[in-house]
Amino acid sequence: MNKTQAPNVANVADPGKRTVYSMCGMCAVRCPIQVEVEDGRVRWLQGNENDKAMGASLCAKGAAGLSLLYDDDQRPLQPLIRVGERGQGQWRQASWDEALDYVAQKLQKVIDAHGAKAIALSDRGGPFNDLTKSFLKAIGSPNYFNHDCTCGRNTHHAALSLYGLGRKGLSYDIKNTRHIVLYGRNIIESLQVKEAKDFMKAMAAGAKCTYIDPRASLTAAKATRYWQIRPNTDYALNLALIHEVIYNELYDKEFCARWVSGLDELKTFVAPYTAQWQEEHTGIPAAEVQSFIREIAADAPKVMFHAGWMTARHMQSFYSSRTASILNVLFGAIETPGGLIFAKKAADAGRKPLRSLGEPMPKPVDQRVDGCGWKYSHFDAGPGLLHLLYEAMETDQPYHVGAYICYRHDPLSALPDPEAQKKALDRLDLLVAIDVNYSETAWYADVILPEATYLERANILALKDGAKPTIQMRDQAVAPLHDTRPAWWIFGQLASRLGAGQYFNFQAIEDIWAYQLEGTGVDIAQLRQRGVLSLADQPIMFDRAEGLKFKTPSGKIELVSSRLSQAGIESFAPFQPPKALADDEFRLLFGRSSVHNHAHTANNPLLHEILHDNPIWVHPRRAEALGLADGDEAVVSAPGYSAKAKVKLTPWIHPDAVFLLHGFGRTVPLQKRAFGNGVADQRLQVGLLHVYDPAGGANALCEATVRLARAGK
Ligand SMILES: Nc1nc2c(c(=O)[nH]1)N[C@H]1C(S)=C(S)[C@@H](COP(=O)(O)OP(=O)(O)OC[C@H]3O[C@@H](n4cnc5c(=O)[nH]c(N)nc54)[C@H](O)[C@@H]3O)O[C@H]1N2
Ligand SMILES: Nc1nc2c(c(=O)[nH]1)N[C@H]1C(S)=C(S)[C@@H](COP(=O)(O)OP(=O)(O)OC[C@H]3O[C@@H](n4cnc5c(=O)[nH]c(N)nc54)[C@H](O)[C@@H]3O)O[C@H]1N2
Ligand code: SF4
Ligand SMILES: [Mo]
Repeated sequence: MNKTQAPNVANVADPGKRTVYSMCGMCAVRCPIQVEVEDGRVRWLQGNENDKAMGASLCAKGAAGLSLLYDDDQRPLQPLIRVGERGQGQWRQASWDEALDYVAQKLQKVIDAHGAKAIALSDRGGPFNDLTKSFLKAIGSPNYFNHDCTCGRNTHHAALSLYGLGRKGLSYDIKNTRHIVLYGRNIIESLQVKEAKDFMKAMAAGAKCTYIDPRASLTAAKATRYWQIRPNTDYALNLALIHEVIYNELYDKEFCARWVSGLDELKTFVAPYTAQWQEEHTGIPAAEVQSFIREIAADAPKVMFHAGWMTARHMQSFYSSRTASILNVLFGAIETPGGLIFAKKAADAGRKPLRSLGEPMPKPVDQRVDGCGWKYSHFDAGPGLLHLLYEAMETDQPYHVGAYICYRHDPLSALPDPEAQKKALDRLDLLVAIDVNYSETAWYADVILPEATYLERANILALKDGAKPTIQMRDQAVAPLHDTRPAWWIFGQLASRLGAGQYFNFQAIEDIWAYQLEGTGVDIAQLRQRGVLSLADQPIMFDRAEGLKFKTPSGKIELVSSRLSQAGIESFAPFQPPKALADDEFRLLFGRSSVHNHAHTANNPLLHEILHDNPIWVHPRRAEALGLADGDEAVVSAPGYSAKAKVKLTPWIHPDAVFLLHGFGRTVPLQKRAFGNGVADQRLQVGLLHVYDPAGGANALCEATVRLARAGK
């Protein structure tokens, strides 16, 4: 690839009107969209109507994409190299050549001293990660990470231990369900457009919803039953539900006999965990638990226990998630309409998948620095566990890490305790952020490489597994307004500067697409006409009697997991009640608003106008005892950190807990709208960077407790 040449943008220069099929980039769901362009400007955004489930709909964030592109000059507009101390915000503008040369020289120095394994990268996972994984593979590093240790890893590892499939191996057929049980899965606000629409359709068709959460989100308002469970006791509830199912013989005997192992062990284990027993832990009346489970049994198998991504993130969330999945299994809600459906791969449709960029590259020889897949055999090696990368950065064990690239990921917002993180980051020779915003991490980095926004660039193609596996395209709608570049170009440029250019010999995105599509029977023109293309005409269903493809050693659903046993981990652990709280102490819970995405839309002009603060939810009984009234300013503190927050009094939060929306309290001065508004929940998670459940691996973010007092006291 030519060193100085910007990527080919010929297709976006046309005058006149055109429709570009693409993928939204305002959150990581990446819905299929339709972009109306006139005279080189985006005029209109909507959902891609070629995708039936999506239709023309967009959520508020998706619709605010135009203001990311046009109204927002508070984002990096050209490469920046740090000149002052880390985090002080002193930068010099650089050309792409200068910035890329600078990064490549520093990376080369790290490689020369410690080997390529000393370079780590994290991204936001998802359908484009073939690019980042292949970049690392090309230069010889095994250390690819994503965000998932703070998101779905417990659920993922729970699914692996039962089915041998990851968390995306089975998908929820929500629109055909009769009863959906949601554990803090705030499906209406923490939304994916298609899923939210399916949920509303199912509810309109008479389905029931049981919503379980210590705080009532908008989803609670839509539900037919709401349980304000005591935080961190879902596992107790699930053990009692399983007890009720097994001892009352409500389970699907035929399905369990054919596909399930370990039922006798489970039966013995849950013997003491009765509906009465759970009541004192969860606060949910035993009689309600008993009538609920009979209601479910009547609707089975069109039922689903949706553990979401995280079942919140407490020390026992792995077991909460695992037992929610076990309830699906007991009711036989697998590969049946209205239950969980195997996500089919291209091969299941008799087709070839997209060709990986990494295919011609040799596998890196070194072991992962986080121990996933070898030291910790029950943790999926794929994207590893990012908090264990931090441990390695701090200790140089099992080896030294010298450089870290954050691509579309903001760990200083997304992992707990940014001040503890900074101490680890300070040991690096190089920290690079590739972002469209001044994220907290970008502000702390040595170099910011600004990516063009999703409307100004194309990505590599994505293949989404599902009942109908589908290829999706993010195409470029308009030319970049500023000196920003697409990721495929940035990584190609870095690879060639590091002597691996032969693997990224692409001049234009179409060259990459053509490579990816080889042998699939699909061509670029077809994709450009629709944006989405299914590899199967009809939804594929496996034969439930003989054709289910569990990837466990036994080929069955393993209630007693061989994967866990091998690692010395219990498949069923005794319930641990949460620790008692002091009079002014609360569990700190967090979640999302429907109009923001994590921390990266806080500064978006339109979305900021709708919501720019995050008052702290407090139960009136606890507030009264502390002398706090609605609208008061309170000091919320954790050891070594405190902040002021406005009090929102509401009975819709469990008295043991307070609640904050995530994504506020931004500290980057150039994000002028969002700067300083509200409270950053991750800053209150002091000391939690390395707190995680050894069975599930995910950060136990919800183990944070805070103290509350009236401001001025
Ligand atoms: N608008 C919008 N949509 C999004 C996102 C976004 O940022 N904005 N992010 C996307 C991502 S990455 C994700 S992972 C999903 C997250 O989707 P969800 O997991 O559905 O969403 P959250 O809003 O984080 O809600 C977490 C809920 O868990 C509850 N909770 C806390 N502790 C417990 C507990 O012990 N038990 C139970 N049962 N509940 C508990 C909290 O009170 C909170 O309401 O949303 C996705 N969709
Ligand atoms: N305290 C606390 N911690 C949390 C959570 C919480 O609720 N509270 N939620 C957790 C969850 S579920 C998740 S998934 C993670 C999410 O954590 P992250 O993945 O870090 O969050 P995002 O805000 O989605 O995006 C990360 C970065 O991507 C950048 N970005 C957005 N679009 C683009 C693009 O097109 N190109 C590039 N290069 N960059 C882009 C954004 O500006 C942002 O800086 O956080 C987790 N951590
Ligand atoms: S959920 Fe909203 S913001 Fe996220 S990709 Fe879909 S339309 Fe865009
Ligand atoms: Mo997430």
